[in-house]
Parts: sequence; structure tokens; C-alpha cells
Amino acid sequence: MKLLTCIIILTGAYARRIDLSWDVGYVQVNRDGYKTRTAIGVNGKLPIPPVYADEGDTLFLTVHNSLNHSTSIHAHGILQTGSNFMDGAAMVTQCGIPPGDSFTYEIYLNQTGTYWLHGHDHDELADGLRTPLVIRDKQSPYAYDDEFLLALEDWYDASFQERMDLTTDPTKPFPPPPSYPYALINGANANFTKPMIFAPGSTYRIRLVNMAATEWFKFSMPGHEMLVIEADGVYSDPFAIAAMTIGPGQRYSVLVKAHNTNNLNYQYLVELYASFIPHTDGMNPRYYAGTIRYSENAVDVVADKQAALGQIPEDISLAWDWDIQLQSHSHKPLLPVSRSFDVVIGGAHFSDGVTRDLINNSSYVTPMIPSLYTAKSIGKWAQNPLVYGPNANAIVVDYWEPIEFVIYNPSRLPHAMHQHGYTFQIVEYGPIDDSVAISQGSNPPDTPAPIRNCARWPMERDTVVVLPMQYVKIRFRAINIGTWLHHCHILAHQRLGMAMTVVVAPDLVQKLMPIPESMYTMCHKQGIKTQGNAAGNPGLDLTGLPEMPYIMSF
Ligand SMILES: *[C@@H]1O[C@H](CO)[C@@H](O)[C@H](O)[C@H]1NC(C)=O
Ligand SMILES: *[C@@H]1O[C@H](CO)[C@@H](O)[C@H](O)[C@H]1NC(C)=O
Ligand SMILES: *[C@@H]1O[C@H](CO)[C@@H](O)[C@H](O)[C@H]1NC(C)=O
Ligand SMILES: *[C@@H]1O[C@H](CO)[C@@H](O)[C@H](O)[C@H]1NC(C)=O
Ligand SMILES: *[C@@H]1O[C@H](CO)[C@@H](O)[C@H](O)[C@H]1NC(C)=O
Ligand SMILES: [Cu+2]
Repeated sequence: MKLLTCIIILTGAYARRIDLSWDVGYVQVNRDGYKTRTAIGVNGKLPIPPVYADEGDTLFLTVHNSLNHSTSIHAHGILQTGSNFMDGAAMVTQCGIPPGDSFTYEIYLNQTGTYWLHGHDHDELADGLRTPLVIRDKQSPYAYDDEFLLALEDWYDASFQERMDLTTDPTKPFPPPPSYPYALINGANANFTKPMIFAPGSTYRIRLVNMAATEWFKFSMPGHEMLVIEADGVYSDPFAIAAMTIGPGQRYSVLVKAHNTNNLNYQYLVELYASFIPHTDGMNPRYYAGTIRYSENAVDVVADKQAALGQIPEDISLAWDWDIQLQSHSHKPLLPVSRSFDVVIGGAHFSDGVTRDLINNSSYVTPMIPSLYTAKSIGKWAQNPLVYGPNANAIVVDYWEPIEFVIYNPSRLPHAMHQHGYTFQIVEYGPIDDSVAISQGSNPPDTPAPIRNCARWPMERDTVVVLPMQYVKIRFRAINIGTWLHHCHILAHQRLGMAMTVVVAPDLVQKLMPIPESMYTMCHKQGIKTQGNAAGNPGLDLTGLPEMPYIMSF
């Protein structure tokens, strides 16, 4: 009895239980000040309040589904060590929560930094189901007096499904006409965000989260020096930057020291843009300015947008490659490599008239059985990537194996590739081989990008931008067992197939990973099997999987 009390007190002192209850349902909202539309909110509201936690806390997130299709929640950047089944990727690690049902995620927050929670079923994040998750340190390596959070979103007139219908209708022109979303900061029109109040001489941590469905952001604080100290929950050595770029899914923290005087107020600048949308004044890029207020009576300095954001080159391939210069604060050495996998990302026109996205010439299709349940139930066959389905784009790796991906992008768009369950080291950026470009129907560039190597202590993060006609080399050690999605965080690309499954140590999944019975129940309620290969059959018998159209041209 005494011992038990003692344990309870000890854990109580160091870790907290955070209980959240989310009723996910439709809401009518005017978020940008221009249009009221149907969106997906929580407890009848949008935005969803950001979640703040402390290192070591456990988040119990009960999700009730009031939508008319299944839903799930993914904690983006949370490693889920040993708890792959709580990762929230629908049809990879669970069946979606059926309409009318509830499920409680138990998420152990043994990390610190800036993360986000978002829907991972039916692209619900694009319609509002997203909010930051901030995990404060017990002891931060950097001192600051206070912090601000800027949650960046893109917001459209139409729902994601309506926009996708235009993209995938073979009778409509491809690509569809450009859409010009507005930017939201902390849930409202980014020009009307609450001022950041600065006290003279204080140091602030500003957390930036790009929660956009498809777009990119630039950020600058003219008149103040920004020191990057975090990328995707990983601390870096301080890195001075005047203007920065943030891809979909990425997060940064910057430290900013306030001036010692309070006679001037300043602005911070945010630009939302997409390289593939024509530049049109006032539409793309969208420009926003927020206030850094020192005093009500101070003179407002209007920032010179061109001088600030103009420092970022218009050429996207020069604008997005600064993160390889970061060094991890932990100073972990570069990992060795046991196996290196080429990952060629791209797009192609298919025989049914639809243009899809690819990894290695294969467009991802969700299996009929969640991949984790296949790994768990299919015995020794789990080592064969084919059992996850020919379009799960699976690779199977061993426990503790240090693996490398060389992600080639022979396309004209940048992609933001996100790995579930891991942070990876960024090792090298460089030009793709001409042969890779030609095999995907692209012309090799006249001036190939130079090779850029990482610093001595490579930075780690969970989402990396792969520039057009370039490759990115990443490495991680496969210490986290389960089935982990690797995909582009531009949601339209993910939906169109730019995804693959990294299966880590299925033998250990079978031995060690318990799957809560309530998760299987959610499948059975929807008529989804929980055993067998991607088609729910034994071994390699994949009969029953839908037939995929074939590639007509790249
Ligand atoms: C689901 O709800 C949305 C939003 O109210 C609506 O647009 C859609 O038609 C509904 N779908 C079905 C199948 O009822
Ligand atoms: C928490 O993370 C640290 C590494 O950051 C690890 O050493 C430790 O084992 C983890 N604790 C648990 C309970 O998983
Ligand atoms: C935001 O305000 C700036 C001026 O500070 C203006 O140039 C810009 O057009 C505004 N953006 C939008 C989308 O209204
Ligand atoms: C992609 O294809 C290349 C070349 O066939 C192969 O080496 C690589 O392992 C494949 N990658 C994946 C992720 O399957
Ligand atoms: C994709 O298909 C093209 C055309 O058949 C081929 O040249 C190329 O090697 C394939 N790429 C991969 C990664 O398999
Ligand atoms: Cu993409």
C-alpha cells in the first residue's frame, strides 16, 4: 500500500494526464471575412483551440464522430514509440472512427517542441480539422521570457472534395483552374491577427506551424533578428535568418530579442503562395502584415515588404534549401547506411483519364485492411512487401536498421515529404540524374542544382521539401516498430497517390504490439476485415483488390 502511494505521487509530480473531448462535426463558418461555408470543426466551433502540454504528459483525446463519413486524428510529429496503432493514419494503422462512434487516443508526449493534430481520413484537415500541439520543455536549452504561436492555414471558398472533383474528372481540363486561397493566422484573416505585445529587452520564442492543405508560406520580422532554434520539434543550434520559408506540415521556432526602447511598433510579414499557381497581383502571392506592439503610443513602422520578403529568391529551388544548413542541437553524428532506397516521386496520366501522383511509378491506394493489421496477422508473409498490396508502395525493414531514402523529384513542383513515426537526418540535396528525369517524361535542366551537404551535425526533422529536378537524401534508424506512412503533405498529392508505407520489423509487431480490441470493433462495424493481406486473404492471394488503371504517359 505504501509503495503504491509512493508511485502515484512520483508519477503525479512528473507527468500529467490531459483529457480532451472532441466532437468532430460540420460547422458553418466565415473564417476569412469573405464567405460563409461548411467546414469541419470541433464541439461546434472553428478554430480548434491549440493544445498545450508539458513534456512527459499523456494526451487522452476522445473523438466523437458527428460527420457522415469516418474520421481519425493524427498527431503530426509525435513519434508514437511502441504505439503505432495510435498514429491515426486511416487504413494504415486503424480503421477510421465510424460515424456516430467514439474512440479515445492515448498519446504519450515524450518529446518537446511544436507539433499539430489533424484529421487523417477523408482529407478532413483541409476543411478545418487541424490545430497546433505545443509541448513545453521541463528544461529548455534556450532561455526566453514568453512565447507566441502563429498557426498558418490556407482557406478556400470550396470544400476539398469539391476541388478534388475538378482535378479527377477526366472530362474536365487538367490542371483545373487555379484557386486563390486566403491565409488564416490563428484561425482568422491573417491581416486581423491579435498584435504580438513585446516588452523592451525581453526575448520571445515564436512558434510557426504550417497547417496548410496545399500552400507555402514566407515569414519575416523586419527590424528584428530571428534565430531559428527548432524545426519540426527538433532543436537546432541558433541559425540567423532574415526571412524564412515554411512548407506544408513543417514547423519552426525562432528566438527574437525585443528592442530596448518602446518608441516604435513594427510589423511581421506573412506571404501565402503556391509556385504552381500563376502570379496574380493580390491573389498569388497573398500578402499579410501583423503588428509587433511595444506601446500604444509608439510610432508604427510600416515594413518594406520588398526589402524583407524580396530576400527570398523567386526561384523556388533557391528559396527552400536553407534547412540543410541547420545543425541539430543534440550534435548526433551522421548515421551509417545499411540499405539505401530510391524513391522517385512524380505524376502520370492513367488509362482512365485521371492524372495521379506516384512513388516509383505506383500511385498509392489505401488497402482494404489497415497495413498494421496485415503485419500483425499474416505471420512470416509479413516480410513480403506485396502482402500490403501492390499500391501500398511498401518497403519492409529490420529493427534497428539504419536506412536511407534518396527522394528524386523529376517534376516541376516542390513536394513536402513527411515521415510518420520518425525524425530523419537531412543528409544531402542535389540534382537528379538526367536518366531519372527522362524516365518520368521531364527534360533534364540546363543548369543542374549544385550538391549541398549537411553540416557536421545533420539536422533532423519530420517533413522535408524536395525541390523540382532535385533529390534529397534522408536517413533514420528503424527503431520504432509498425507501419508508418511516408507521404507528400500537399494534401492533393497525397490523395492522388504520392505515399508509401514503411513497415518496420513486422516480426516484432507480431510478438510485442498489442492492438486494443476496440480498434478492431471499429473495423467490423464498417464491414472491414482485420486479418490477412491487403485484400483480407491469406498469403499472397490478392483477389478482391480493385483493379488499377495503368500509366498511359508521364
Ligand atoms: C455529408 O455532409 C456534407 C456536409 O453537410 C454534405 O455536403 C454531404 O452531401 C453529405 N454526404 C452524404 C453522403 O450525406
Ligand atoms: C523518452 O524519450 C527518451 C529519449 O528522448 C528515451 O530515452 C526514453 O526511453 C523515453 N521514455 C519512454 C518511457 O519511452
Ligand atoms: C493585408 O494588408 C496589407 C496591407 O497591410 C494589404 O497590402 C494586403 O492586400 C492585405 N491582404 C489581404 C488578403 O487582404
Ligand atoms: C523504387 O525503385 C527503385 C528502382 O527500381 C528501387 O531500387 C527502390 O527500392 C524502390 N523504392 C521503393 C520505395 O520501393
Ligand atoms: C518508371 O517507368 C519508366 C517507364 O517505363 C521507367 O523508365 C522507369 O525506370 C520507372 N521508374 C522506376 C523508379 O521504376
Ligand atoms: Cu507534393
